[in-house]
Amino acid sequence: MAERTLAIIKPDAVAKHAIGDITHRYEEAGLSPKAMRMMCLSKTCAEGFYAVHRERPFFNDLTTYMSSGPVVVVVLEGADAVKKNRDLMGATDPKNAEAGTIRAVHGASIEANAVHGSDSVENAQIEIRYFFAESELR
Ligand code: IDP
Ligand code: MG
Repeated sequence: MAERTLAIIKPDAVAKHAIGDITHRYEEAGLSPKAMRMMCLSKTCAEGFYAVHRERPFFNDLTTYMSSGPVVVVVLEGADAVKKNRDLMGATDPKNAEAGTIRAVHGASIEANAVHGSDSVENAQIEIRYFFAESELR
């Protein structure tokens, strides 16, 4: 099976009507959407998803922000999917993101930075399982 990663189009990007541009970038890069869901995360759901960051000073703000409006959760598949998506995203802080990357173009701040992407194959598997049942993926 080709490599998979989990992407989330965050509330700021959904609100500014960037869903189409961002999903187009995934497809243009050869990353195939395998499952996609638009949904509002509860605060508890966002806290579970970002549990690795629970000791960080921005955890409460981050999870409040992630539950502030609808997001689009996407499973992407393709060769080198994790790294390819991280390259498309750009650096965490849009100010430091390479020109033309999703975060450089659409990110508003280090917190409201348009997209999430898994940072390793292992974490991708955990994150995909957090949102999608095995039966939703083929
Ligand atoms: P990543 O999304 O580039 O992998 P992480 O360090 O995993 O970055 O942080 C997760 C998310 O937490 C970021 O995408 C961003 O929304 C938020 N975040 C990271 N660092 C800060 C910060 O210093 N202040 C506020 N929010 C932050
Ligand atoms: Mg991360």
